[in-house]
Amino acid sequence: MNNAQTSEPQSKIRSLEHRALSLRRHVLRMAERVGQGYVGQGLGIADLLAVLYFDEMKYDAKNLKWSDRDRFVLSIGHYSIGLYAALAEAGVIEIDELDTYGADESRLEMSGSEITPGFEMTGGSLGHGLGQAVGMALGLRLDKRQARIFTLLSDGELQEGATWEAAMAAAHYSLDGLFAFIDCNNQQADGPPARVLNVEPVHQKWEAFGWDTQRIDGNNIGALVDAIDRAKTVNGKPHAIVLDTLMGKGVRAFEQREKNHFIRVDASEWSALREQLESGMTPSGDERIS
Ligand SMILES: Cc1ncc(C[n+]2csc(CCOP(=O)(O)OP(=O)(O)O)c2C)c(N)n1
Repeated sequence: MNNAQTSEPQSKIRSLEHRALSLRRHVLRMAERVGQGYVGQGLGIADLLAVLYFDEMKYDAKNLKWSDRDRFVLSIGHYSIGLYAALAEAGVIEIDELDTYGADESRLEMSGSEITPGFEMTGGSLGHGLGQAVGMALGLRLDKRQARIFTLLSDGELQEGATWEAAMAAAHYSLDGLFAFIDCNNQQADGPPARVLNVEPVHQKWEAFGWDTQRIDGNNIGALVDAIDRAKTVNGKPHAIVLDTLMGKGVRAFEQREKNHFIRVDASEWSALREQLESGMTPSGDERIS
């Protein structure tokens, strides 16, 4: 499906695409300052974060402890560069603070933690996010609150046993206010999951664990909005939205690299990378974003 086929108004899709581009600009800016980072993840997940933070989630950037806020639970601490970009764009942190990414004493560590405003958990040790998200969803239910939990896992995290224990619990307790996005970028630190420890078929696994499951192009804003809208119509089950994404999305040199888990770039190369981002196409390939 391309963005032209979504039932959503094109103006809304357009505006979210612009947000995603802004997030990608922030990601490059952060990594350029320090010369390295988890750039591929930040670029790959920008579309989801744009949709969540600028269309779907209820939150108050000035009152982060508001009890009825929807929670975004980032299980994969190393993807923080993407979340920092979204939090800056949303007004939770100052845009200038992004320049401290990865620096000593910074609140924006390469693997993010609760010291950063807007972070619900510390996620550097993989495999714990879904369990925490399930606990939060159960707590909200006990408190009779309508707030929802959106959590992001990676394909590498599907190799962690605790993920499946939490998945089983979420279905058992019919947590329909829980939305898990699984970023299938087909890479992990040591190569593609199929070579390290195969995680496929991902869709069927979540379905078998009792989740309402969809699998979509995670770099397509229209598909993301439609999938979330569809998930919201399903009661009594937690929702898994499996995202096929491209690491480094928007910057051709990264998109074409075989290994993007951690990227180091020479100071002289950044301007060409920025240029690639600025000359990029929309996911539907039909119009330039400017
Ligand atoms: C429990 C745990 N085991 C191992 C690691 C080391 N580690 C950090 S990132 C990573 C790869 C995880 O896979 P994925 O998130 O899919 O990788 P990416 O898409 O970011 O390349 C690993 C093994 C860790 N942080 N925590």
